[in-house]
Amino acid sequence: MGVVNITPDSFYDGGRYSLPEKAIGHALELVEQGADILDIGGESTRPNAIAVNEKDELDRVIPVLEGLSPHVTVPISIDTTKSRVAQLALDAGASIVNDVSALRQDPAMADVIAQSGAAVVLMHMQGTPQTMQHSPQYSDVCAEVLQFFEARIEIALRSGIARTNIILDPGFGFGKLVSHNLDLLRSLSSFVMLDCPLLVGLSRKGFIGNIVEKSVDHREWGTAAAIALAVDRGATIIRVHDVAMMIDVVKMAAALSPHWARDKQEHDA
Ligand code: HH2
Repeated sequence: MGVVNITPDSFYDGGRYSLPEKAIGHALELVEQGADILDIGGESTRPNAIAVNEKDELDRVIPVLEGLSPHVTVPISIDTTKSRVAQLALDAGASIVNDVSALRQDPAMADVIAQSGAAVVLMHMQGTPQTMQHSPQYSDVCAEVLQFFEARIEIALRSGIARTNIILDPGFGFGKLVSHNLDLLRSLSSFVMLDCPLLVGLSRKGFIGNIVEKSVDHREWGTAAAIALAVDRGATIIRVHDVAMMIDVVKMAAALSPHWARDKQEHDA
């Protein structure tokens, strides 16, 4: 999953793709590089990000979706917590809603997704982007994320979203200390039993920077190591800024991962 942020303030690519033609060009490049999914976002969720109003978010993402969707066959995901942004994005060609609030922020979100038949990413976050890194606390982060997934899957199903349309994401960096992120990555395979595709967003995140002691522009090797281990432990959707760099990491790790065995048989056929 290649990331296209149409924001001035995203933690890595903020301001690079603010013009629709720049964002569309970047998205097409990511597809060329091998992205199987595009994730388009108009609001940063970095710690302490300033919330964006609906109109500004729509003005950022809709022209890009309208310009992009006729030219790509890969599914497009809209990274939003607002139901109206999701609805208009789905109308403009998106087919996945990446809701970092897991249907908790906007009470109309679940209905919009259920009615459209879109897929949904349910991501775990403790707090909100404005508060999440103040003092994250867990007694057992993996058990709590597992419980959260079970509860949110239940809500999604009750709202009429098909189980086959649910993707889960432990939310690396969202209300987590470095040790919480490491525990989640170490135990990622414990979420496989929920039988939904697992998405991970590790790309250049702060906890990687903390370990490799590098600024955001120099975290690609740390990201590669984290991605390889996530794939080995069952992640099947890998959200990245650098598709060209990470695609070989994913392919090699997937060829070795027990969770990707079906794909291996396909290679051999
Ligand atoms: N991370 C970011 C944004 N959206 N969505 C999911 N499902 N999982 C993630 O880990 C995730 C996400 C943060 O990365 P980025 O979009 O590059 O930064 P920003 O939020 O500052 O725009």
